[in-house]
Amino acid sequence: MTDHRTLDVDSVGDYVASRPELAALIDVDTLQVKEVGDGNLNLVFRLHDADGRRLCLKQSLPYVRVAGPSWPLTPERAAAEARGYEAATTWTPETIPTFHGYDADRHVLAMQDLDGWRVWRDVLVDGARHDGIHLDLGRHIARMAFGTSRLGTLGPAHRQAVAAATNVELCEITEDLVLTDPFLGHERNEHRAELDPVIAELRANPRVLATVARAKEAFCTKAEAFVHGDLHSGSVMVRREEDGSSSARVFDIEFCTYGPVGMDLGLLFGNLALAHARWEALALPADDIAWLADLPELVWDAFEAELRALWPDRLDRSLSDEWLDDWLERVRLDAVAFAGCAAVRRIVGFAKSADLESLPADLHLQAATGLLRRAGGWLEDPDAVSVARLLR
Ligand code: SR1
Ligand code: MG
Repeated sequence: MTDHRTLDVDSVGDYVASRPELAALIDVDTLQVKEVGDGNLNLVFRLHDADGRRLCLKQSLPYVRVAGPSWPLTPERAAAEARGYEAATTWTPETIPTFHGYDADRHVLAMQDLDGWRVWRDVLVDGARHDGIHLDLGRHIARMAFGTSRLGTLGPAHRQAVAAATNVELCEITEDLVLTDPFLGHERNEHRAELDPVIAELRANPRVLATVARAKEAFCTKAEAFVHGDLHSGSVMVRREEDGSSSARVFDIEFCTYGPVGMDLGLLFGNLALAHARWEALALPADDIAWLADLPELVWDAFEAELRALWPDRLDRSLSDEWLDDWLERVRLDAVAFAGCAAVRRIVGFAKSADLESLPADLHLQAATGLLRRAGGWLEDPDAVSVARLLR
């Protein structure tokens, strides 16, 4: 039977003690607990003991955290994130936090606490760069794309995985908040009135709307691979290594679903565009802005290189080299479309991001207007947009 009691800092210790596989990872008697959930949906607890051992617990709530009980969600949705972590553990364990299992009764996921790492969105808001970060990101997306598509999983197993990965509630949120409301209008949207004219232009442009509709169609019908589904800079932890390189860990996989491979790339690019608009508005050093503008291409190149390295091991031998080239072109098109949707939704729709929201009003307006126009260009003619030129 499921148990809807939510955890708090005082009850986490008893909870861990009741789960022997977790109690083996950390000393319950010297436990320190902090609730750090700053996302839109869940509770997140960071735990450490006197010996410095650490653990992270995430519990889904029966409603959208940022909206409150008036927007109910079933806490059972957390099972989707468990499936996401299981798939990622199989295909790309080095680019995610170690997954320690899911408690379906209490809707609690347990994973490695990434001490010393920071949420990438926060780092980007601070104006800091992480050279080399594209390598882990491209690798992560490529390995998931290869492993969970027909390249790495053959027919019946792929069909069963698609069927098992249904994530009804969170996919509906993506359909609405990312792919519908910002472009059709909805009372949930929130934006400064000064942006009305540029938003109206987007909504009146049939080519923009057709691209958005194609992205939505792809999201709803193209079960290519098990995608993260919400791969923005707030779903990535980053760390600078001693040798000057950077590492990334992808987390918060709750919106995962079988979908178009270009979706994760595009969501990431659209969110990098938000950071880029912030850095430009703040007139950060030109070198740093140029690094950020190069990132979509660097991520794409790392993605493509990893995919081509895995390609000789594909299971479906009917997929030819020509097919790969053609498919990568379709992935690019999807990525450009999702990039546009991701950028527009964070300016126009429900659930904002700190990149632009924390700017002073005049800079917000300047950055938001510029990015809405830029994203509008991507959506108007995605065929003409190379990933390399997204932010240049
Ligand atoms: C109601 S939740 C809104 C957003 O939070 C998540 O981060 C996803 O981006 C979702 O669209
Ligand atoms: Mg999230």
